[in-house]
Amino acid sequence: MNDSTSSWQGLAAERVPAFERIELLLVRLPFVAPFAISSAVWTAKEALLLRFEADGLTAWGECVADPDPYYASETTVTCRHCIKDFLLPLVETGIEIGELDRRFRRVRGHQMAKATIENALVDLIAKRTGRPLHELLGFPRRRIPSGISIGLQQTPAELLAAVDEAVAAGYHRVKMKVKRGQDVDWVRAVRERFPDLPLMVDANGDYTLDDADHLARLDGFGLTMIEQPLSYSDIYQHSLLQRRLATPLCLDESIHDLDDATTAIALGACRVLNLKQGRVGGLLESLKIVEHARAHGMPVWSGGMDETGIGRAVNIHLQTVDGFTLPGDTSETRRYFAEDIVEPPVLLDAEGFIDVPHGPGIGVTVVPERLRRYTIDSERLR
Ligand code: OSB
Ligand code: MG
Repeated sequence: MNDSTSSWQGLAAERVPAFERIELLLVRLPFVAPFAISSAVWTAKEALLLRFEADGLTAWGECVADPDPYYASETTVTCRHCIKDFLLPLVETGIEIGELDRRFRRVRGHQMAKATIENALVDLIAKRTGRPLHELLGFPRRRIPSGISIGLQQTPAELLAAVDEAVAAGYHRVKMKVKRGQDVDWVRAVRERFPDLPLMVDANGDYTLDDADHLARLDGFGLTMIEQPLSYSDIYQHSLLQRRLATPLCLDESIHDLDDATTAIALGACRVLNLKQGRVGGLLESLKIVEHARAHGMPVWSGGMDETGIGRAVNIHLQTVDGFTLPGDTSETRRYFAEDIVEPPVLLDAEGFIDVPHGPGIGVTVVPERLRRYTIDSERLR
């Protein structure tokens, strides 16, 4: 099963189960603090949730799209539209997940919408057979090293305080957001205080190739990588930038599927991949990307989209897959929310690792009373 040439074939051969009821919900969970990146500031997680019910089982898929198109072009509204009008009609009981994937390809792009349906189906398949999600992916449980993504702060002192807290909590690496005018000096401040900390930056596409000399100044700080320095729609210019920097580049926004990953690897546009399963169309596409990256010696880690406990659990299960060799952006629940809609919350152990949820499917349970409290819209589809 762990044979690198066939890691995704088991999942592709699973069959779409029958379901009786389908519902779309929109939840809004306030963040404990605003989360700022170079292109957006969010004060809450607003997420579209897809719920399937069958034989007394409930399965969930969380859409990683935001209400705005400031990180990706998809939004909660475009996802709702594609899920309802184009994707769900292609879901037929009894067909294989691999066949569903082929049908979904007729709908161009909209990977976040596709992942939402696939995630819910895979959760249901796993629950019907009493297996935890990582088993469906073909991998045994293991402890997942946790990293943290710290948003843009108002002052260097606030940034240092946030990094202090992260280091004390035991996170295995710290990512700090940067943008034009808030980069080299801020990195230097962190590096001076934490000389040995595995540290990286994420620019969310704020720079252009004209900034190459400026970005090269980051080479002096021993960063593990620079994530998405250039445009969300670029791969080629990253390959030119990578040749001018000693620090590995990592792509996030630019990678929507296996084809993008193949292009990035072939061009040498990065030396690391941030894989967000919800951004690339789901778990099957993720397994294909990890397998390809592994075959080319490229390390992969799981990014995050500030998910609720539903999407967070999926990201944790995915990190059991061979090829995820670096700590991801999956942090403790309390870093994001005072209260989540699921139990149990994600916690770090004393060594900064996360336990893969136990129990069938995603392995976490949605608390009905909390779900009601945080739901701002719901629609029954079937
Ligand atoms: O660029 O990786 C990103 C959150 C929302 C949108 C984009 C990004 C992020 C993060 C945080 O960096 C990841 C997380 O903690 O879930
Ligand atoms: Mg990123």
